[in-house]
Amino acid sequence: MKIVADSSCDMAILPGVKFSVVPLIISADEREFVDGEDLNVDEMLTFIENYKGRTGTACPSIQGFLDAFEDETELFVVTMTGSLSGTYGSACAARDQYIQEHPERKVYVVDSKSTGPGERLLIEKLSELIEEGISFDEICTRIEDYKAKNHLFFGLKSIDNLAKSGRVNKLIASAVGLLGISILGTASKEGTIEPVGKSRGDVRLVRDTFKEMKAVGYRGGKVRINNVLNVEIADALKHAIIAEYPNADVLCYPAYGLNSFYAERYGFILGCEC
Ligand code: X90
Repeated sequence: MKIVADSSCDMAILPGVKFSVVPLIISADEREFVDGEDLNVDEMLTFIENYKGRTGTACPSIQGFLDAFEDETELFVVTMTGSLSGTYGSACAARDQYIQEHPERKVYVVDSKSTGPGERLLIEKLSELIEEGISFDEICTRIEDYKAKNHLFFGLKSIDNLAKSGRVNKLIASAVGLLGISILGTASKEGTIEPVGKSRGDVRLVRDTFKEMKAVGYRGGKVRINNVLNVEIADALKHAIIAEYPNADVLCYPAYGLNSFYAERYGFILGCEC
């Protein structure tokens, strides 16, 4: 069994199981940034922030996924939300082609309805289920049950790139951009962006995020937090969680390029088990 994911999972290696990551691309007219652990996020953001022309992103190609499938017989593919990206569609097309060529093989594509830490929770859970020796079909059922209980939150200082790409409506976009105001949002069940509120200053943003987590049922489960060049806020979130749930498994790490492009400088994304 092998796990394949796209680079919005902010991961490159997964000990104990076979794992490959297929990159998304961040682009400006004359420059292309291939997402992954080797991408210098600070340099990319500085370039994008100063760039006057058009910028955007592109999902992996069907071939990108096929290459990652290698010659494995049982595959799990985790993608970012199919409601905001073509990544899920690409992965499904790759699955269909692969199965057509090798009818005895199995490929299950999980639409995370999420990104970053939400995908990471699914990937870690899949790897645990694989290591336990559970059957392919049983893992498919279990991962969907697990996905349904998780939640994703994010705190952003700017949503220019999301607004420019048409992924949040302009009304929401006009509400941010004020100094010191962050937008707190969550992923809807459909895997779209749902604003929760606005917070003034990082102390309040951390408090509000933790309050929202508890409101949806967080009681000390696993938490994964990425950050866009803002370790401080990720650590503050971790401390708030640990203060109330000392045994919680909480991990903070840097966002890769795709999430950094959309969450923008100083943003964070948090995935939690509920
Ligand atoms: O080009 C592509 O296919 C990629 C498009 C990605 C668009 C959205 C990425 C959002 C990343 C923003 C906060 C988290 C939102 C999660 C909602 C499910 C980061």
